[in-house]
Amino acid sequence: HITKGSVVFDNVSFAYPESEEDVVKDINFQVAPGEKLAVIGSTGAGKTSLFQLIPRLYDPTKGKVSVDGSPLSDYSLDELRGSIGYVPQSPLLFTGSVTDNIAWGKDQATTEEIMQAAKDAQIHDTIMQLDDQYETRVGQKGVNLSGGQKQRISIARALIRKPKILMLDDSTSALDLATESRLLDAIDTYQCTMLIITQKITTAMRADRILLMDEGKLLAIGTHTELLASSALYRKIVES
Ligand code: DUT
Ligand code: MG
Repeated sequence: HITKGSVVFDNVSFAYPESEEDVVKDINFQVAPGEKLAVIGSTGAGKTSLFQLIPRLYDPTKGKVSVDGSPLSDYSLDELRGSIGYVPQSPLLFTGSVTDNIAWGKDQATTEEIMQAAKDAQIHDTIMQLDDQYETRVGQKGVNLSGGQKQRISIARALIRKPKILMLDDSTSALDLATESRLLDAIDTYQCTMLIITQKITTAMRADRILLMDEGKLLAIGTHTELLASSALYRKIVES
């Protein structure tokens, strides 16, 4: 079972099934239990592709990803999807109530748990303003929600499972700084390992370390101060 939340990439490369070209190239890094790692890099750098290898949405074409010291293939997909809260870049809501969408996959969730997850994800107040509040229908046949609102419902869906590893793919891009800060403060109380893709240096700086990707490669990994000293590309991003 996944109890600690460490992640190791060991010489990992990946190409999409329909393509020849590696979009993740020979990547090595380790994330300690409870560590927060930000992943940055320009569009198309391979950040999402890298993320998808952890909950096994795809498998590497070369190398190995391990969690808690065991290769991912040692875990059932249920175990992986239960312990890893993966919030995709464009999250989907299905047709159903807000409650159904947050509690999805956790049948025994209580109202208190659903509301706590929504509060931590900074979406509770928005939900309370909808006509039927938590019973409002969303998804294809429901009310329209903004991209940022969908992202936060999707974050609540991840938080309610109390994941050992939380993965946010640019999930806070639509939030103002104050709301994002409250969200990240709330996530801190979950004491999980967090991997967060972000375009914002201020968000990246909240993490323990930052991984900089470029054209599928890991260019640099370290603290903000270390990357300022070691990476010209990082300095360029910070200055821009
Ligand atoms: N790619 C595919 N097939 C897919 C998804 C992506 O071939 O289904 C390619 C596009 C790109 C590379 O993989 O050349 C990396 O894409 P990815 O989505 O991983 O990049 P990103 O760093 O997440 O970019 P963005 O910041 O725009 O989300
Ligand atoms: Mg992406």
